[in-house]
Amino acid sequence: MQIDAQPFAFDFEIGRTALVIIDMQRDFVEPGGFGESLGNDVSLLQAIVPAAQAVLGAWRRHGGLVVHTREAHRPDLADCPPAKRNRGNPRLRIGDVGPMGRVLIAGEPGNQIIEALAPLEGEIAIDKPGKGAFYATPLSALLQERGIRQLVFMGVTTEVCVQTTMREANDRGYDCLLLEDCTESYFPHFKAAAIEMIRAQGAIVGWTAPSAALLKALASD
Ligand code: C5J
Repeated sequence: MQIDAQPFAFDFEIGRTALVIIDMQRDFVEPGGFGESLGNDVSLLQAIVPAAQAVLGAWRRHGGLVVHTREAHRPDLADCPPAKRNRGNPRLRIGDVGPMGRVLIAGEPGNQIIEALAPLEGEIAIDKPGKGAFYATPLSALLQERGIRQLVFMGVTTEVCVQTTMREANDRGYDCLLLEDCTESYFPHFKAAAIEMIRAQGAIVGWTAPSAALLKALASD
């Protein structure tokens, strides 16, 4: 299949491609979570949910592999260095108790992926302690076992965990496509800049496309 993408068409085989949904968890997307405690307007992130849901539904109907990630730390915080915990001087630090349980701690209510995009039985769900989904996780091995060579990305935030994971993936030899209307930042100008950076210099990190282009390619299959 081929997607009308920038800077040029993205060819993919669905059996060798995973849809990777980064950190669409309550802590970032819903009021009362970590994102809001850092002073951000979370409604910006909520706006991408319908488009992301449409892609996820179509991808599942085509039998494609789905990978969900959560930024999540161990309850004892052994995987959360002080340099991360103290950064940004948030009202609620990682591990503190907030309205949705302990912030960014695995298993807590706020750490769950929002209901609209919740993982189904059999889909991969990765808890990651860092910004990138390959750092200190089994993601690389899980993708290799399944013969995956290409990755389609959605999720939040564009310039932080999405871009970091795309760069990690690119260094590991994956072709990466970012769906422009299925990713968001608390800072619209950072999203725009990240998209430009990713596809600059002949797709130095990867390709970008609107979700409609992916849905069109899937529909023509
Ligand atoms: C952040 C993320 N922004 N998922 N995490 O701290 O992008």
